[in-house]
This record gives sequence, structure tokens and C-alpha cells, in this order.
Amino acid sequence: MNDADKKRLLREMILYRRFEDRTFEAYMERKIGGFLHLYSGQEAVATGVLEMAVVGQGRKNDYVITGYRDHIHAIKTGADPKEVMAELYGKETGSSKGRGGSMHIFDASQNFMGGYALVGQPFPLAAGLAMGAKHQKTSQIAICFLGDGANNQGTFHETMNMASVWNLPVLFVCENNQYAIGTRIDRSTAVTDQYKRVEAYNMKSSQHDGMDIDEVMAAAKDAVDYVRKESKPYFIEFMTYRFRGHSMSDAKGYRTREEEAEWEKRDPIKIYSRKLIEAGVVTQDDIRAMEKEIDDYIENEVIKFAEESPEPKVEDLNKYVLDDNPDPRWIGPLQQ
Ligand SMILES: Cc1ncc(C[n+]2csc(CCOP(=O)(O)OP(=O)(O)O)c2C)c(N)n1
Ligand SMILES: [Mg+2]
Repeated sequence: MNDADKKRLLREMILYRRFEDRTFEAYMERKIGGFLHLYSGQEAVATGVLEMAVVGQGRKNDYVITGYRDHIHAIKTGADPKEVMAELYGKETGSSKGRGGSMHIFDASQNFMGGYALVGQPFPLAAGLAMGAKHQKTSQIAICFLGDGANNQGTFHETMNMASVWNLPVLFVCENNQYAIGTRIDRSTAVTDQYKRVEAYNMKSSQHDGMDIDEVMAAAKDAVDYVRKESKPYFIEFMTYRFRGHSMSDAKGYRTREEEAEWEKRDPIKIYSRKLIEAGVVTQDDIRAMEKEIDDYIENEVIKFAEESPEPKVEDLNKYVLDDNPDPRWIGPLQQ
């Protein structure tokens, strides 16, 4: 990776952090409603894995799927930040036409297959995408991100078993931030090292530091190569931490400020900035200029686009409903 790529990756992680910090403000201003789950602290995982899987290898057609903490996965896969912000604002120009909101970002043009609110839901969908690709011999793989808590869902066990039996090309990426809402992992999960759990399904797996993007990329590259070459599933676990609460209404009473401070020392943006400064790739002034350019972009383009975009029309409520013959009992009152 050359210096320009390293600089780009740092810029991307800063953009992701600031993009979401700005969504926090917009939520407080009541411009964004509903649920909002932020990714702050975990940026190195999606950025590093997707750099190796989707961007770096020049393959834009692999499938990417994730849970509800999905804004950054969508953008790194190729969704336009303006359309993601407009979706959060519930606007017609949003990536799901304003009908989905934070948990349902979707961009079929980039093969970003969502954004799902149900914990564990993406596991079988990822297996299905990989199975479709295998049958059609497209050589695509599916990359499925999910949290540590999701691994206690039945869908996890059913999918790991069948993905292994059918040799499906899926990379399962476990973002182990050690909490499922307010429950610490050891209070809900007998085997806290998640990568060990898939050994029961005869699946290859490994565990890595999720705060150092270099380590994420190195591990992800090997895993992606394995899935592509062998056409078999791989389960990769990254140890990470979310800096904010689970969603917007979370006082974080379940963890100590000392624990938070320890993890904040390992902020992925600070780690990578320090490395790039030491290697002479950037200076502190370059980073400051980068932050300013990013803030201007977010304010003058991303937020402006979301704020100035139109609301969906009430009469268009059924516009993207797939049923050609909707039951009149359901649509009747809406049309009156
Ligand atoms: C089927 C289902 N059960 C319960 C919930 C409620 N719920 C939302 S998020 C969550 C915790 C998931 O934790 P984890 O998978 O570790 O993801 P993280 O929030 O840490 O990214 C739960 C239980 C849900 N959305 N769907
Ligand atoms: Mg978690």
C-alpha cells in the first residue's frame, strides 16, 4: 500500500467518525428520528475488511450485509454519504427513499444488501447470497458483519452449520465489542472467544485486534483470499469497543468510565494517525487540514443535501411496496 492509499484510509476513518458525530447533533436537533446506532470506535474493522475485500481488490461486486449499526459499512462499500444522511433524515433522496431510516440502509447498485434490525437476520441471508453466487458461478463472495451478541441467535448456529456443509463462500466478520446493549459478553455467553464457537462446525476461524487497521487488513486479506480460492466460509473475529452508547438513549450504566478510558487510548484513528506521523506519511498539520476539509464537506454537501431534499409524499406511501395487488383492507384507509 502506497502513501496516498494510507492517507486516504486515515481520511476515510476521520470522515466516518465525523459523519456520525454530526448525526448525533442532528438527532439532538430532532432532525433525525427513530433509532440511531453509532459505530464510533469500531471504524478500523469495516474500513480495513472492506478495503481488502471490496475496494482494494478492485472487485466492487461482492455482497456486503450487516446489522443495524450500518452507516459506515454502507459508505465504505460505495454508498454516497449524502444519500445515507438523507436516509437518516427520512428524505425521498435517501438510499432507501426515506422509508428505511438508520437501520435499513440499502444500496443495490453497490451490492450493499442492508442494514437489518433483527439481530441475527443477516446470517442466513449472507449464506443465501453466497449460495446464489456459487450456483451462478459468478465468483462473488458474501461478507457478513455482525456483533458478538448476535452469535447467541439460532440463526447463527443454523447458518454456520449449513455454510460449512455446503462450502459457501462467505466471510463472517464478528465485531466483538463485548456488549449486547447493556449486557457484558461473559454474562450472556459461555464461550466468550467467538472464533472458537465455529470450530464445532468445522469452519476455519481466527481472532485479531480490531483497533489497529493494519492488523485488520492483514488478517482480512488472508481470510478473503481463503474464501475466494477455496470457496469455503471463514469466520474472523475482531476485538473492538464502541465508544458511544448502544443507541441514543443509553446512559452506559453497565460499564465503568475507567474501562472506557482504557479503550479510548486504543482509538483506531489515534493509532493510525500516530503510525502515519511516525512514518513521515503525514504531519499533524496535514491531519488538521484533513479534518477541516472533511467538516466542510459534511456541512456544505452532506447535511445541506439532506436538509434541502424533499420529504416523501404521503400519497406515495405504497409506491415501493412490491405486491401488485395489495390487500385493500390494508391500503384502503391510507388512500382516503
Ligand atoms: C431478534 C432480535 N432480538 C432482540 C433484539 C434487540 N436487540 C437489538 S440490538 C441487540 C444486541 C446485539 O448486540 P451485538 O450483536 O453484540 O451488536 P452490537 O450492538 O454490539 O453492535 C439486541 C438484543 C433485536 N433487534 N432482534
Ligand atoms: Mg456487541
